[in-house]
Amino acid sequence: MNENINHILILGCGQTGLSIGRYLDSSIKISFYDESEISLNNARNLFATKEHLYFSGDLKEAYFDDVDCVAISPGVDPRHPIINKIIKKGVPFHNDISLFFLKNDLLKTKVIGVTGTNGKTTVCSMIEQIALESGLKARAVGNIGLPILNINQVDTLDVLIIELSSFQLEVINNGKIDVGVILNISDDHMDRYNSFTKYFQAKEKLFGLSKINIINRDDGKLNTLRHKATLSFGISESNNKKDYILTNNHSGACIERGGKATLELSNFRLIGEHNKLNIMAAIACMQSAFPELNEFKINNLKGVKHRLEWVKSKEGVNFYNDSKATNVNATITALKSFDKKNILLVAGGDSKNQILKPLFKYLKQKVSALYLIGQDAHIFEENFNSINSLKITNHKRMKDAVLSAYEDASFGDIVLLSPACASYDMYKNYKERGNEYKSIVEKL
Ligand code: UMA
Repeated sequence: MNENINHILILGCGQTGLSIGRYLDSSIKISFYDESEISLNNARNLFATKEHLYFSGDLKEAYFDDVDCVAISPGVDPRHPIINKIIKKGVPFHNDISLFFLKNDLLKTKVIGVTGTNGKTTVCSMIEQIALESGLKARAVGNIGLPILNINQVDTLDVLIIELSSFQLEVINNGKIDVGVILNISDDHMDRYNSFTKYFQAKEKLFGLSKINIINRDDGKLNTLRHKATLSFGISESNNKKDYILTNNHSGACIERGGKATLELSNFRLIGEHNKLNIMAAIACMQSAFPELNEFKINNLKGVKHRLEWVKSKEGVNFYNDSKATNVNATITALKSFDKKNILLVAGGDSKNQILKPLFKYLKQKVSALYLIGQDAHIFEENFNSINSLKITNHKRMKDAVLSAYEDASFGDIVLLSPACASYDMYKNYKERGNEYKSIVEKL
């Protein structure tokens, strides 16, 4: 470790906190904090042989005594008054990713950083799959669900792809990122950020860390970052030869750059216009990291679990799992992906203080019935009960919502779980929510 750390306090003992504990040199004294005694016990059990300190309950200033570094998990808000006070004292704060970069300079491995409100996991997974198909050694880590410190021998990889959430970016001030891409930005995590500007600033940090910056030029909210971008991707016209554009030629949709076809999309199987933007972003990242590559194979490209994942067809009704849609924009994207008007939508959960109104137009256009679950079901009802064509019902359990949707559905309809909300009021995470939905659907 380049920084002289003798005693570190790890805040949060989820996946990230535990990965940090495992990664640190055995000579370093560790204090673990988690507000939940249950999570703290995971750390106790894992590090039972070491004489570490363990704290739970409310965070206290005393836990920081004698600590010369703090490692913070993404779920822990750095604006907590005590954390804020410690930051002001000048104690260094890190997360798993910045700790990783303290030790690894990755001279031979290309690093691609991906952020945005929606599509991050899909794009990371696309880049990983394209790289592997091109014969490169590749791994996608970070917010995608695999903490960066959990992988070994990173410097033997040709490319490391890091999915970066705003929670992670706001803590990182060091690192070698060759290519950074911001896919889009819209309201999210407004329960954590005081304003959209603060959220934007966290995402923007990626461009300060990467050498080549790529932006979605179709997202108006990213306009103020255009001058920092090396190149862009999008559907709209561009005069810059470096930019990627989506065109239609004799054989269908095609990604072009500088007037030349980079990739024909005739074999591209993922549904929705947004996925064409996603593949464009992935290709732009790969070509920026490996300019010598100009042929890409996408025949076997798979979608991401819980992201517009087709589950099954029963009596002509198609069931999709989009549990990863934890915000309004992700659900709008899902609704836009289907041509049909007859979607039966399962939604709701923890709405994170988001403004739900942008969904109105799409519910009116595409959705015939809304099956609500979770703590904020009433907020959905208040926002959308004026849509006459929309049947709205409330359900205590996912099972009741899915069974009702199935009962109401007719041949050709789509039953879609796309909650527009976080899952934490009912589930451990969006994966647990999606898995429950899938297991109910499988049994129909
Ligand atoms: N905790 C506290 N105090 C708090 C908040 C949390 O003690 O104020 C404790 C909890 O009791 C729990 C632990 O912290 O025991 C959880 O830590 P965490 O929330 O940081 O979760 P991890 O398990 O470390 O998972 C994190 C990311 N979680 C969040 O950002 C909330 C995972 O992203 C990520 O996959 C993982 O690191 C690996 O990098 C999830 C996510 O929801 C999927 N991300 C958000 C999103 O995509 O919208 C940003």
